[in-house]
Amino acid sequence: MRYSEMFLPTGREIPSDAEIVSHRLMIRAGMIRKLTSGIYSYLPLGFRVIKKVEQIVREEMNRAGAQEVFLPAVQPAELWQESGRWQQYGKELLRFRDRQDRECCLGPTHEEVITDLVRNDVKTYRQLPRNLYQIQTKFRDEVRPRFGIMRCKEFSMKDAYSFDVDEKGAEISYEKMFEAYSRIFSRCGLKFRAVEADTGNIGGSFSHEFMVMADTGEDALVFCSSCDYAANVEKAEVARPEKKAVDESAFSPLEEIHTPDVRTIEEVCAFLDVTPQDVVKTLIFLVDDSPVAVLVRGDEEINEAKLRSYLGCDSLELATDDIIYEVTDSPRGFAGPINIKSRIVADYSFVNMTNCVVGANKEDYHIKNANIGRDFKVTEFADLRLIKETDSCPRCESPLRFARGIEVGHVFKLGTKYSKAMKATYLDKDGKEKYMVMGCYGIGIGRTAAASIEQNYDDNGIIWPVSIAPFQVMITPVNIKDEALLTTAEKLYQGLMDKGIEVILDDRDERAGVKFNDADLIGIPLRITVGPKRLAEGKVEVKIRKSGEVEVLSVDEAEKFIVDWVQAELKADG
Ligand code: 9G3
Repeated sequence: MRYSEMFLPTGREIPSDAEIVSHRLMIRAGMIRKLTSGIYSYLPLGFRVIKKVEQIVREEMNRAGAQEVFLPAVQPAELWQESGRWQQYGKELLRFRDRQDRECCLGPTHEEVITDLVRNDVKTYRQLPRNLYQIQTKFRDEVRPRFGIMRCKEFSMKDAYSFDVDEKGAEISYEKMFEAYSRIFSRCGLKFRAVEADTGNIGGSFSHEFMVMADTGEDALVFCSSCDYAANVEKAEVARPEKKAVDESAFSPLEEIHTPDVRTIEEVCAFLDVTPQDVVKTLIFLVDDSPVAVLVRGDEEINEAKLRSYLGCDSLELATDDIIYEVTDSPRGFAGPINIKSRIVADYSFVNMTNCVVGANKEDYHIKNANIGRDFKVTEFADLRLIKETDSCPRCESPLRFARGIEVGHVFKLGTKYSKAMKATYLDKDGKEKYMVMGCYGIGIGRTAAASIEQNYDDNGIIWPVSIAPFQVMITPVNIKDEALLTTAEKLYQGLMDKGIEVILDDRDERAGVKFNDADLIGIPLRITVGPKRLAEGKVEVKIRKSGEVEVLSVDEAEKFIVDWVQAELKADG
């Protein structure tokens, strides 16, 4: 490809809404352009990277025995009503009516569509297992799209769905996908970790997220310093404290204290001269429209993803003031477990608390020396709090490390959630009708490319791994008016292309500095400089983008060096 013919608008200006490196660099490198909020166009350079990622995904999905299909983006509401998800999702699901006034949506994912496809044409165990995948545009009307294509509304996803006769089969499918994902992200040159994740609304029993380690990552992750435990903080279990014997003689008498306008933990600690560990935080939530009081020690935070999965609810939100009044006869800030008119659920952090401070469920009052059993009952304890740096590994008690990551893939065990709801059954060996056991597996194609930038860049721009680079080599004659330079550049260009190397020749009539800056910005792994001084000795310079090292070689040596280097890099990633 010749640079002068490419639609490749590189630039220095950074859009004001570009908060992270990959967003800034994808715009400056002429890879993407914003059409409207959360919706982007891929320009030729960006699209070449997308195609590289897709190619790796296809090779590894096919190797794992999955078969590629292509499903519609427009989905009929009926399928989502069958699965019960039509009501479950809010504005994020883009709904519309077609000309027959039928309700539809733009697919944010395809569990319903693929289950409908399979239930119509898979009837017996002999046709299972099956793993079907597609690479297709998804639409999710994000309330606050940001970070460029990292969190956008319309994006390309590889989504796969496995169908098995039973849990054992589904486990094998899950492991095959887990292995395929590891190969995909390795081949894309990414440093990644699979972490245990929350299954969220999707249901099903288990899931792993594939996280690319990057400080700008949206997800907080926790890792054990010695065993291989790794989890998204949202899901991370907290080691359960052992219950100490209760010494009731140590219970001090209840004391109601006037605490005018003292509401937050900090204010209570200051006013009563106690520490947050002595105070019980009573948070009132509205859980599927009924109030639940959640108790946690004053120095801890509630993890709403854990609370949601413990309660198994559809909707969970902090109660508004009127609900708080209904349940505690007082405004926000004085809620406590004594005589509260709601279900109580307590985090394990609370289990050994004695003589603690609680809200009095009376405006401007708190109570000291409250004790479980004597003053109020708690029948439900669960792991509901956010894990902290000071916590130890829930598997082996070793210290934990925290990091941030970008979710590029997510694999789920779905069980029979969709096959039951949509009657996707098969006849087993004994002719008995059984529900298929499913799994689903997603990879964000654009997000994988963006995550690669977050892990591979410097002050001059992107540093693409060879495996997903838009071109492998850039040839830069420093002055195209110099016949000798241009002839040598053209010779190298043809020679490398004949060897299957993906080359871009910078034939623009620009100053060398502009060309060098663009080559670094768009992140081409190798740059060959054809300049007068070196050429006078019959040499050219080959610069390796990621290390900065420069080799001075003859034209023939350069060709061989480049072919060997590219092959070696591709092998190293695989
Ligand atoms: C929706 C909307 C947004 C959604 C979903 C449904 C996320 C939804 C979870 C998944 C699970 C897996 C197959 C590929 C891998 C991920 N956001 N999820 O189900 F209606 Cl608006 O998509 N699906």
